Amino acid sequence: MASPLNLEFLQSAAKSDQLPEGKVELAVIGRSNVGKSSLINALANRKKLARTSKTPGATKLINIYELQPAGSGLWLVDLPGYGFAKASANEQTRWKNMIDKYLTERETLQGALVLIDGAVGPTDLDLQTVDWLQTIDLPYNFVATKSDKVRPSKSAKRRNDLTRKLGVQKSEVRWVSAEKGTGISELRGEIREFLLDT
Ligand SMILES: Nc1nc2c(ncn2[C@@H]2O[C@H](COP(=O)(O)OP(=O)(O)OP(=O)(O)O)[C@@H](O)[C@H]2O)c(=O)[nH]1
Ligand SMILES: [Mg+2]
Repeated sequence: MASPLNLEFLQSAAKSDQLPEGKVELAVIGRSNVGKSSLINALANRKKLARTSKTPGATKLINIYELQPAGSGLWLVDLPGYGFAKASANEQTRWKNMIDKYLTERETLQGALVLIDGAVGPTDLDLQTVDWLQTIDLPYNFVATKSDKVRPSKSAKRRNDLTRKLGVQKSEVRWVSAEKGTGISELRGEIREFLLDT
């Protein structure tokens, strides 16, 4: 069992050029409500480190969580979700620009975890985002969230569908449940290794 990631909130920013200097950044990206902030809490084994909500649009800024000790520069970066339909068109554009700029221009950004709702499968918007990610120079891995919502009898089919739609091998998707803790320990190990060894 990998121990919880010892993360502390460092800072929020509305623009990537307002961020302090980091060393190795791993971004958590995905549709609004997919479970990005819940995953960060599960990785840290803390209930309220990152703000979560049933209502999409909980995360509005770039939020940095630093692997301790303070000043390590090793960050997990929680981003607002894309495709938050209830936000005004203006707000959506502003968020999209903020996220796109961060993902394309941030030099210390070394990788991303792309979250897909495991119970829903990749949506058109997820697939568009993945297409776009392939055009920028950023390595990423897939994490399927909310595995507890998939009935065991449907699990094999769901996994096949999800990997086929994403066009990847089954081994390339980590299945997790922030709620039940499934798969969290393995992911902690991989993230720790990534941040410390990059
Ligand atoms: N059943 C189940 N629900 C989950 C899981 N992870 C997150 N949720 C729920 O999904 C909802 C959204 O979770 P968040 O972590 O706030 O999602 P987010 O991706 O950060 O959303 P934005 O900040 O709006 O982009 C909340 O109601 C969570 O409780 C999970 O593993 N299982
Ligand atoms: Mg969030």
